[in-house]
Amino acid sequence: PTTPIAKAADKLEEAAERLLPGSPVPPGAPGSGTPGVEEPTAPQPPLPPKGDQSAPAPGSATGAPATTDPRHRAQQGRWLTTATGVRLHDTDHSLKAGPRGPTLLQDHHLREKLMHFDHERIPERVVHARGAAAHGRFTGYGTAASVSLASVFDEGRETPVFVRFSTVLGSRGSADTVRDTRGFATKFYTDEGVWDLVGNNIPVFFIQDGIKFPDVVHAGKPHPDREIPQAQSAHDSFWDFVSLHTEAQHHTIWNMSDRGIPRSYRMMEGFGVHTFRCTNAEGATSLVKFHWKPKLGVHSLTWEEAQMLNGFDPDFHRRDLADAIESGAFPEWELGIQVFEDNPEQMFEGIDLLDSTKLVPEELAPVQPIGRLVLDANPTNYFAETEQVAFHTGHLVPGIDGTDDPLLQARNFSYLDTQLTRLGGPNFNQLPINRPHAPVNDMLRDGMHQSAVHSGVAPYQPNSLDGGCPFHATTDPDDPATRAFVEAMVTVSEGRKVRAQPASYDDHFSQVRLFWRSLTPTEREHVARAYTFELGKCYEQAIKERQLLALAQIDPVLCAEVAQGLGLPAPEPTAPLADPDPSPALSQLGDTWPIAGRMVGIVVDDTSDADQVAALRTAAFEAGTVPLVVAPHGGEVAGATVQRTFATVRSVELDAVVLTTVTAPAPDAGNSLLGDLDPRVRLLVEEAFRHAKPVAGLGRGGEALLAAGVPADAAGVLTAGDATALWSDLTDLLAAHRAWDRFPPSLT
Ligand code: HDD
Repeated sequence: PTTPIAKAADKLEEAAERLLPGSPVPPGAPGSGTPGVEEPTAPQPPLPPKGDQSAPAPGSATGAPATTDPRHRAQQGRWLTTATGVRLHDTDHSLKAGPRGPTLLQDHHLREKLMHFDHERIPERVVHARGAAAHGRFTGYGTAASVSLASVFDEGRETPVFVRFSTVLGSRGSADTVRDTRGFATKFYTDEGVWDLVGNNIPVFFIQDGIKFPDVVHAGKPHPDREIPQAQSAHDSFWDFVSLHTEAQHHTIWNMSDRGIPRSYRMMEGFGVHTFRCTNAEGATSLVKFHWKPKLGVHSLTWEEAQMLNGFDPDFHRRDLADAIESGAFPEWELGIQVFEDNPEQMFEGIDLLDSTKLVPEELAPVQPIGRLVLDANPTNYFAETEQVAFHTGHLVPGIDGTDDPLLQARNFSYLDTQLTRLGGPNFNQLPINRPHAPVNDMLRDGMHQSAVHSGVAPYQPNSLDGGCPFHATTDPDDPATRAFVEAMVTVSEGRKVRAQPASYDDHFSQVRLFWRSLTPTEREHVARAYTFELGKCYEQAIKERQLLALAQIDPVLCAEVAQGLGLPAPEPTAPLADPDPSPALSQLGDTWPIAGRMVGIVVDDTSDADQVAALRTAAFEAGTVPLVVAPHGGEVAGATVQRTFATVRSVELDAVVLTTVTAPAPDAGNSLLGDLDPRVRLLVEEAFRHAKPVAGLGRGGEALLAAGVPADAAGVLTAGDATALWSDLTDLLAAHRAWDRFPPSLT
């Protein structure tokens, strides 16, 4: 073939052959369906049924487990068809009365195509609309056996999972790196049914009672008149709410801390937030809080980076997660539990375990590891999986149960209810991503989008027509569903129906102060700056003053710092301040962590030493990091393939920058780089330096660093003549995430 279209047709043919080996139609043969070649006339064998269309598996009304193989849901077959399987000859031209005539109503393909397109969007989630997800597996350690009989915790047992991370406030198309809470929702497809752990990266919540959830969300979402600002809390209604509802101050200080701007979904903790009740094989119960601990440590962006990324790469977190998984740097977390006695008060060391605005310091109740989560596969289709996945706090398995936390109780209603609007009916559990991998034998019937073909005539229990099936699991003592059944404890509050809360919910500040006191000075400085920024964006003086009053109740230094930034007087606290012991586990600085998946920018030009560049790249690859070669232009430079040019790179996508470059010295500049450094390289280095990232000069790159204005003796600045030596020091810096010593904090 010589024409471009014929060449393209050949390529398509080859691709089709790879996808469907053994096709009866040889590539290029008449009837092969190649566009622009021949009319498809050769007979075709029928397509195999899609996984979702095959007959229900025995014992499984919905057909689950139909398949978890994404190929079964992929586009299949070489022929384009209508939705009803009729082969199509042309999808590019509507049927018209003559080439320039009106379109005919009888063109079913046109109408079907447009009808389907017109309804492609579904309502986005009312919160957590922006998300990214991945498949993986959870492996139990067996260490939870004394607490829970759930099989998912069994030693060595692997359970498939789907995890969706999200921001809370923004719309589906909003940016990833906004200051916000992050959702961390995990669906465990256990052999005993689905367990959803629907948590956040912050261990406490804004409100104590779910009845206030619509209120806090209304306050955080864009203002109803102009619908701005998008995906931000830096506006009047948010601060109006949290300053009036001081129970929200604890969650808010976490948002204002570096936790509100994570470096990556892979570098966040996750928390189940509520206290859950677990039952072991002997029927004994305990109260439990769930924690996810990331293998890579907890790390954040700087606020300036986060803001820049919102413009330069609004998909930063989504891309980071998918790239890491695709490159084999599989994100990992350990699941841990804090365990408390199931006492009638549901209290621990004076902390009300049913109050979701309180945490239990790890120093008082250690987090005990019970299993490992690895995310090792990206979704095949965003809509089918990430968008249609439906989590629910009520999806629990035998051995894990809820408590009377009023926030959790409201969630148990809300997550079921919201799917009716979002997913269009009550059968959303039949969507492939939501299907349990355990057999389903429910008596739920019919309804919108019913895709199961239920057999039998008696979907009621007991019955004498369908052989009595299904039966209750109440008699067999070996059945976990029987063993996990705990007599419901009914607490009737003083014998009256009340709209009230216990006195233990009244303390809104001592744990906020605990958090503040547990941070390092660097982290505190970031918190103070975040409050100053956010309140500085508010218009109403009264709101700023009211929030300053709340800050006075947290800490006088914090309050004074923010007040100064706002140009307002710092108020005095209205009650004596609490004096909690700091909890070092709440700080995210001061340790070192694995550096897998870190992005290292290696800036080269034609005068770079190709051997040194090669040695640096090799060392970086071997350490599991991602070396990105940055050069003045694309193609090959200094013996390496260029991944970013000076025009496409920006510091915010890198964790460290190494200059190997010697931008050719201008003839009249002596041998100096000073007047000659490309302004884009200068910007790259300046930004990386300002964001406390490691910056390094290899060979004459050291001079280039100086030319960019980087003080050679500043913390986290390296120069070396040899790539291996440089890499060894650089890994130490990367392991600490940032060189915060570069900027001594002003707050203590
Ligand atoms: Fe919620 C979504 C986490 C309180 C009502 N929530 C949602 C998601 C996460 C959380 C991670 C996204 C799930 C996904 O990826 O599909 N929510 C939390 C946490 C809370 C919390 C950790 C407190 C401890 N939520 C909460 C309350 C209510 C809701 C108190 C209502 C009473 N949440 C919803 C919702 C959403 C939701 C409106 C939106 C989409 C969805 O459920 O499926 O029903």
